[in-house]
Amino acid sequence: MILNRRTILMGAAAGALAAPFIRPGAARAAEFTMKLANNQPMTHPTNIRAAEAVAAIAEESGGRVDVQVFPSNQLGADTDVLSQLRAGGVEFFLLSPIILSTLVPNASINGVGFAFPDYDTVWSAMDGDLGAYERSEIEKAGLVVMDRIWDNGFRQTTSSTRPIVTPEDFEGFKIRVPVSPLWTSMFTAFGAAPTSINFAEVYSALQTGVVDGQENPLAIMQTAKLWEVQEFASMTNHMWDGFWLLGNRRAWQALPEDLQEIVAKHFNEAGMNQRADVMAMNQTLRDDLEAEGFVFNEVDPVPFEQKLRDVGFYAEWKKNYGDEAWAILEAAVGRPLA
Ligand code: X2X
Repeated sequence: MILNRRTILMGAAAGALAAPFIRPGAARAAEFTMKLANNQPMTHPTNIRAAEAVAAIAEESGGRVDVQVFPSNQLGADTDVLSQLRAGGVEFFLLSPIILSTLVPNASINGVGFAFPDYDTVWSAMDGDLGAYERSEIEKAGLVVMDRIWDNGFRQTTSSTRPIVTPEDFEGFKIRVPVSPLWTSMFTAFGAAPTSINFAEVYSALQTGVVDGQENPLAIMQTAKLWEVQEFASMTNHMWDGFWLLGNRRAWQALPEDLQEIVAKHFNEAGMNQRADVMAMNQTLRDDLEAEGFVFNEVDPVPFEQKLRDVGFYAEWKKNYGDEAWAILEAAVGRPLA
């Protein structure tokens, strides 16, 4: 129960002011109370699986660990929460590696345009060497990260003005991108006009016409109700993105080892279940979103990738990431990119 002036006054009016404080038989206060923040709506599989994980953690720890989940940017926009995570005001945070690159530059490498052809390649890379590489970079920056990355998905492009069919359709297109140099660079390479906006402000930016479009996986479009403010959905599949479950190192080290194991186990299990949920949703989401009014079109990715290559996008990012990281990416996707 949340106590504020209003609930106290209500309680007093009902003659039950003391009631919330006397709870015979209630579990004793947890030894470790922690917060898990994310940017996704309550209904997204991320929050359904996160809720299951924290319940399992409370139970298996015998009530010693109480993690509260804060969905929908309740604790702030992503770039603010990243600062809070570093400072210890938030203990856990599910964040896109591509946004995390504002702190850990090479964490965004999974987001290189058109690198992944399908989910099989994604999971073998992210549960294999590419994921291990990103995690080691994250740990070097002083954060804790769970082994299993959660799914955001393959990103598609929506618009209120025109469908994106060829790379030329991106020219001059006012598109919202998350806060990250990789996103800005990629849409600039297409000749679009990208604006960095945290997810917390995306719906209103689309509604008020600050931008004409955005790009996100279908599961986000559905749970954030983007059909209300967008018209066309183009299956550009231009990058794959996930969410690392990050932790504040001091808060993590304060947990005894047996509790660390319980927390990590349930967070990683929840990540695996969330992946399965999002993939299952993808089977039906296109029909659902069409029913809501989105007009879909397919896209041939080949000319899009070619355009990026022609303007030097891959060469530039190979230089930014360095040869070692780039070789891990190319091995993971099984082909040269630059
Ligand atoms: O901000 C976005 O677009 C989102 C929800 O996909 C991410 O977290 C990267």
